[in-house]
Amino acid sequence: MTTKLFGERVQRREDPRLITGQGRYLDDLGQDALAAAFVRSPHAHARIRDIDVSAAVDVEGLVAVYTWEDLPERVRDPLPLLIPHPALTHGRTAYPLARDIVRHVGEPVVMVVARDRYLAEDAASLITVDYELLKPVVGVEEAAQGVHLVHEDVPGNVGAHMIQEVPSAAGLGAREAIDAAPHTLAFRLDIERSASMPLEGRGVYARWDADDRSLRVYSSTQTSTSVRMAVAAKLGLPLPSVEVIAPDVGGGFGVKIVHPWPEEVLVPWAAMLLGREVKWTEDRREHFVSSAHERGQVQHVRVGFDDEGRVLGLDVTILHDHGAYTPYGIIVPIITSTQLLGPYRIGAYRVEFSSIYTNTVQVTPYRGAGRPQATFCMERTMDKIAAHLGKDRAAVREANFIHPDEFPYDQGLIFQDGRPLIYDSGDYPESLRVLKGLIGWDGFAEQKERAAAEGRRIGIGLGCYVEGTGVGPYEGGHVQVTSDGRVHVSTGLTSQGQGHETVFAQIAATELGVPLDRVSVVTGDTRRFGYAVGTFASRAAVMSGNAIALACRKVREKALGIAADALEADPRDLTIEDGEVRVAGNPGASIPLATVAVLSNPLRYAFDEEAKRATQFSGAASMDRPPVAEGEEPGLEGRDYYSPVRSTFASGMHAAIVETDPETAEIRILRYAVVHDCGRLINPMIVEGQIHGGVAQGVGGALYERMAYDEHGQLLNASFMDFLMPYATEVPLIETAHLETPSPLNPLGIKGAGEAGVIPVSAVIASAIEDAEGIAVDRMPISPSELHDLRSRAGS
Ligand code: MCN
Repeated sequence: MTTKLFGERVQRREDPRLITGQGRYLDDLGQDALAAAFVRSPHAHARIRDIDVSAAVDVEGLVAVYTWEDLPERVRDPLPLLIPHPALTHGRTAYPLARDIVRHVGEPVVMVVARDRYLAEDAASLITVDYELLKPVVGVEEAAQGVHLVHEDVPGNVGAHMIQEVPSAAGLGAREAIDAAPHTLAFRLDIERSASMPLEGRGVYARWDADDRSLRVYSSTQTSTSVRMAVAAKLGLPLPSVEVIAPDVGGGFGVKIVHPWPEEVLVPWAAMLLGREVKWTEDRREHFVSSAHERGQVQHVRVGFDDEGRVLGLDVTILHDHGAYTPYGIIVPIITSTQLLGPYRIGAYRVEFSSIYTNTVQVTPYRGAGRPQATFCMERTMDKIAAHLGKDRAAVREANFIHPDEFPYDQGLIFQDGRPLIYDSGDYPESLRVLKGLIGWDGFAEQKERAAAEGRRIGIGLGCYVEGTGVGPYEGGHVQVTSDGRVHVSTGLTSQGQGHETVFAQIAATELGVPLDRVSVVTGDTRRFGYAVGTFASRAAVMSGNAIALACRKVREKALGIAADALEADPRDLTIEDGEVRVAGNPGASIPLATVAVLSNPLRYAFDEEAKRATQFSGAASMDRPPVAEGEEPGLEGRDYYSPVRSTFASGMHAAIVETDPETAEIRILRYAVVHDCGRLINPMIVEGQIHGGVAQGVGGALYERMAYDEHGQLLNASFMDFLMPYATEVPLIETAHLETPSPLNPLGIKGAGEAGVIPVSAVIASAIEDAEGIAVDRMPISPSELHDLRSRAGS
């Protein structure tokens, strides 16, 4: 049996539970709890004149109805602005229940609590709200004109405005560099709004223990420790009196990082007030209109380049549609503007963005978080340069690549965590070489000709990106070996399907030399680990992975010390394999880790049969150990934290071959290839799963998914009947190759992988359609009817 499990294709140990219906999701809990439902605004912009709840109070089974007026201090305050930024001069967050003005369809106005959800919904439907309609502002360009305002006190609807500029080595500003360049191009690129669509929506369930004055909250969240802090602060409870548990979470994809959501404050508050268990689970329409969206951006680009296609100057102006509120700050446009340069060495760069309020659902990060827009921008630029010069698209990218000997590479920008944006490692030329081989880039022209002879249109496209992953400030791990030889690992961040139970067990098993089935992993439970940041920004592997490894190393050192005493050996001669501490070169001398655990806390002898048995072995020379040696703590356990100096940069390149139907303009993806580099792989199979899932979401973003708002701010496709997502039939087989350039920044040499798959897909599909059709594709998503319109305009 091997215990070197780091890097192995270990099957996900959580899957049997999850795919056989044994998962425990939020709505599986609290079957007898009271149910909450919400009256939400049907209007995009309106002033509340009056709320009449009288008809609802007669509903049998109704327990309570709350409007903003009913909420106590702190609970009624606007929700926190989680990531302030100096450029966000006009940050705005919503009240948990609307106070006087609603700013998007779906904003919560009244909370109803009843015996069950049916009754709660019935009662909610009887509540009438008298609204004075205000002019809704929909569409980022219209909003940017500032004629009508989303927030009366935000002139021009501009929440934030920011410019970053990096001059050329010769000191030229980007605009000067462009003007001086041999070739220039200018164009506009649009990406429409989309959103995280986890199968399980949001949800919260709270129990108040009046005797203990303590609150237990279950939330389908990506950040249980932060929800805990937020709930404790809002309800005026000491932190130790609140525990928050994320049970199995059926996907998050970004939307569940917000903390607290209004419901996460209101449901615990109602539970405390009523002294009853209260639960709310989001329905799909609520998810569409009351959670968060992302992606929507208009980007204007000017670029100057030389005869080889090397970019001498790049000037990008971004209009970011931020919806009605900014609970998560301006992280999305900051990421777009700082990670736009991708794997390239760019002469001079200027980026300017304006974050604009509209009367639509607020924006918070969705998997990829601003990078799909950034990559669309940079990669369309590369394709346009190639087309202008009549050069191979891959060759133009090669001409601009940062080379392996240039790392660490400083792009001169300030990253979203306020630190300089410095790439730590990578091998972009090699990635491209592998990708070209995988997709058959060089032989494609002939393939295309043969297809054309058969009346078929096919095209090939590619896209490259980098992704800052493993952002700080910290994450921790706790590891305990018990007297049965089992290893219990816990970390505070949560899991939504990423396979953490498997990978963290792989790390612990490798570090401690125990079989995998002896390791159990708990995430997202503040009872087990209270200090954490959360799962987002592809950070769990880097952050908790390294923290767990460091905690394991502490435990290992302690175990070796105890075993060395027992075996009368030098700790340096000891190894741990298959759960046994062995003396190198002396096969007879060993001691089970279980026994070491007992020796670390000998008081257990009295109570624990397992511990007694464990010590009745012959390997130890001496069992006489003081219960706790001087300077030691009892128990074979350790805790450690990992805090990075800065983010580590994963990278990747994708290519696709598409076919477009000359008659129907249907777009089919024939092949899809990925080369991905996330440093040392903990589990290649899980990383592939992450990439495949990401590509599937990217295909949605490229071809299907968009939030269709009308001019009144009504979302016309707020259901799975109308919001198109790719089925398995639309997601191609994904051919994947890994490159491993270890990160020098963390002990395990790893980089993140969770968002990578989605980032370049729109750029890649656009590139391939453009190649098939010979017409520019400058907006995403693109439907067959839009392709048809493009053809008509181009006369092809
Ligand atoms: N991994 C690995 N080796 C590496 C890097 C990662 O084996 N060198 C593994 C990790 O151990 C982990 C997985 O790959 O099991 C993803 O790791 P990481 O990149 O650290 O990402 P996180 O675990 O922090 O997950 C967050 C990321 C994000 S930001 C979104 S959004 C997203 C995603 O993960 N949401 C998901 N993948 C998702 N997958 C599912 N099923 N559901 C979601 O909601």
